[in-house]
Amino acid sequence: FLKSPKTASIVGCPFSGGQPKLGVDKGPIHLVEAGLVNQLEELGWNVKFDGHHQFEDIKFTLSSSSVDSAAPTASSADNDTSTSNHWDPPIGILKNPRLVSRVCEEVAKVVSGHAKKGELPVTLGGDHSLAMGTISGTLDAHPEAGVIWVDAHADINTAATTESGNIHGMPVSFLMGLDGNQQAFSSFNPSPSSQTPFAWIKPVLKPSSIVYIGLRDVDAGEKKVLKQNGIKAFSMHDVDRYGIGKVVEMALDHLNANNANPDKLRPIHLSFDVDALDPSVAPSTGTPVRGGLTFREGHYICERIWETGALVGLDLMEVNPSLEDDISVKQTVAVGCSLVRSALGETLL
Ligand code: 6HN
Ligand code: MN
Ligand code: MN
Ligand code: MN
Repeated sequence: FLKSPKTASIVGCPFSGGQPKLGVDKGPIHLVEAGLVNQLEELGWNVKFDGHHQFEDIKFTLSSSSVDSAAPTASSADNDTSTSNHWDPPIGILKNPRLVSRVCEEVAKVVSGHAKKGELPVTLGGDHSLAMGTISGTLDAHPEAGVIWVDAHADINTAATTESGNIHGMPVSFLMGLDGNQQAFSSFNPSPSSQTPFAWIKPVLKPSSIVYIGLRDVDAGEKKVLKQNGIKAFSMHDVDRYGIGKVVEMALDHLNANNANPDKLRPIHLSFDVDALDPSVAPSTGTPVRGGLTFREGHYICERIWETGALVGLDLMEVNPSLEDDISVKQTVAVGCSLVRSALGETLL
């Protein structure tokens, strides 16, 4: 899948607009400062990194163009306005919808550009809303790719089911073009001519093309969405029952059983939310949930996917260096680097 000599392109995305906690935008900066580029070079990779994306032009364009006057019809259900801008009022309860959408659109172009050159895009978040960009980019370059989504959460709320309005809990629903989004948007804004900010996203991710590992905090509305669409998900309960080895084989088998070209292994995009790990392993993240993957279970997933030779895109998301004490931050950043190295071949002999 990848050209030799192998090139990894680091896509640093200091972005926090998909959720309210400041600091997750510093994640990519800490991961790179911890030496990730060198570490990958030592593994034999040719690493491209030309600085973090700033998204400043997007903020500038949005703040200086007046927002569609028909857009805001309801205000946020809670009082959390910490990341809200006057130039990007909520749509329904969705926070920062225009900013998140435009940033992801840019990320999609960058990721697809690297992937089409035969490079491996490694996107460092930043919050998980960015996966609307990374997966759109991967699927643009490799339309037959499947996604392995490692997370405590399913991130598949629609505009109709979300209770938080935080878009990092929704990227999968947009990638799939789920009905709940279109319906909710038209009820927020009945004018038929008005487009949602997310209209650029091609609903290219089929429900059979994603598998989850590590779930343990799935909202009631999300459970329905998973069931209705027949989406394969391995929760922590399944990891306990079968062991991580079996779970990853079942995940790979599921993706390859739904392969259009059965003679070829399906390309894989791995989207890894660091909160899939237990908070004792990765404490510095915005939505920690007890009972997560151990250090080895997380690494095993990365190693096994590397071993398939089918990896074409990688995300490492939700490292927040502003949360918890210094030791926890160091530990979380180190684990983040270590997961990326494992996915790029470090641990296999
Ligand atoms: N993440 N299901 C919750 C929500 O707000 O929709 C939590 C989402 C967490 C998202 O960790 O990437
Ligand atoms: Mn996530
Ligand atoms: Mn999560
Ligand atoms: Mn929850």
